[in-house]
Amino acid sequence: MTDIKTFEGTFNNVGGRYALVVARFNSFVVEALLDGAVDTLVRHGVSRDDIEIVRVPGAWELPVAVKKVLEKRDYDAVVALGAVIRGGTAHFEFVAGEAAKGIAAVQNSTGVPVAFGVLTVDTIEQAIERSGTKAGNKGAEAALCALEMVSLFKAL
Ligand code: INI
Repeated sequence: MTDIKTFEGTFNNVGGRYALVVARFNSFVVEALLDGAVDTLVRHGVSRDDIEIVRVPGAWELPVAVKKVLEKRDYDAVVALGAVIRGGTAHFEFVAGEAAKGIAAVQNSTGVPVAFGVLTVDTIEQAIERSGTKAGNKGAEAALCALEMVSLFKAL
């Protein structure tokens, strides 16, 4: 296998410019995802000056905001952050489904990586577990994916 030319991202000196598009809904969880994402980018050498935060009301608004952000400003990757909690609403499926579909559509139409850091969980306890306690921090994981994709796209 070692003789086959392979393209992949690394986490060394990736650099790049990043937008973090952040839903306010369930902010007690989402702020922890945001902290995890910023911490991950900065600890991988991204300058704080190359990170910008864009806030929107809820996960429903993430796709259109990511689209607008990429039309108006220049970024190598976006991290979309939010938390959709089933216990909190009857229209969970609509909000979670449209956020996921919409973000995928923007990523595919623009060609700019948009990491999906949106929790879709049944309970507040599960959200807390995934935002910096026993199941890690989904915001940090999404930021790592963004770094890897920026690095990969530079390598291609
Ligand atoms: N937005 C979320 O980000 N998470 C949720 O859990 C949620 N719930 O439960 O309803 C939610 N709703 C708001 C939605 O994203 C829009 O902001 C709202 O419908 C106005 O367009």
